[in-house]
Amino acid sequence: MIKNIIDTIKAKRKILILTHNNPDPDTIASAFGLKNLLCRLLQKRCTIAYHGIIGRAENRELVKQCNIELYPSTMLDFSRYDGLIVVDTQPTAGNVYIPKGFFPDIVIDHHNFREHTKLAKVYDVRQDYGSTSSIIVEYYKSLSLEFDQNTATALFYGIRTDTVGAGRHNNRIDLTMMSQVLPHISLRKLSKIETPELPKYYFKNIKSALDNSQIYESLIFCNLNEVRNADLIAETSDFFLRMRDIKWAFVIGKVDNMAFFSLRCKQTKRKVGMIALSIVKGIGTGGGHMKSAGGQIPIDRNTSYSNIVDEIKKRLIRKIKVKVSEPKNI
Ligand SMILES: [Mn+2]
Repeated sequence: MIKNIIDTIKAKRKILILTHNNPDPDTIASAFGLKNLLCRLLQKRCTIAYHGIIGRAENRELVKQCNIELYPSTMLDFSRYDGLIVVDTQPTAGNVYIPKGFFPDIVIDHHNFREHTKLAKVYDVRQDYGSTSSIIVEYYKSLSLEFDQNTATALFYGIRTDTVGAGRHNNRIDLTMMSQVLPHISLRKLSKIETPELPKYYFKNIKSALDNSQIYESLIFCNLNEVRNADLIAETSDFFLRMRDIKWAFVIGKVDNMAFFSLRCKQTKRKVGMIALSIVKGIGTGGGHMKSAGGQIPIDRNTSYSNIVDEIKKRLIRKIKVKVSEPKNI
């Protein structure tokens, strides 16, 4: 697959690599790893761009420690690039900003395959992989390219956060890819990325999350209302999933005119990505993996945020079959 990517990129002059919106470590590391690969192999000029906010303190630290240059995509003129690559998402997934009239030449992802993606010149979508970073590591291996320290550290962290963390699944391929980059990483940088200082609003958010959550049997449902950035929503659901006797964590919040939610499950039996897809049917977009998923629902003139929360709660409770009773507080 990397051969096809290289053939497609060879003729291009300036390349833009897009992460998904509110980028997580996997999408950041994939973009960074791919950029360095194309720079070294083909001496290409690559720019990495994202939409939204890099919210999590860990993710900001990743960018800082590994020296990753990335720009808000709204600042860029897409027509100045003749090659467009999307990593860790797909054009119709609803979580990537691509201006009208543009379509990626190359799509590399590990989420549910979307038919529309076939319009790309090259697509490499591997649903059996726990992270896109694992795919990028495999490219390096198949080209016998060495890893520099920053690339290795970023890819290692990208794979780890998408696979090993609470509520995620991991598989053999991802572990193999982690072991490939491990000898080249900086432990000092990695530990700085894993335990950065946390801003005050992080703790304020925990306080409001505790006050605004309801427990329905094995489900914890939390409405954060207005949040500072979408990452806080995923962070909060990871946090709640650790509660004893809880199997499901659902957190919803609002950033500007968009409701974002995050769903986590302790078991792999239920395909959480499919559940996320089905509860947003007709009102938004969603998707994910075995144990973790998310989605977004636009808030427009016809729907208020609280209506969205009510509707999605109703659908979720029906879908995962918890009893509708008086909820308990923490
Ligand atoms: Mn990913």
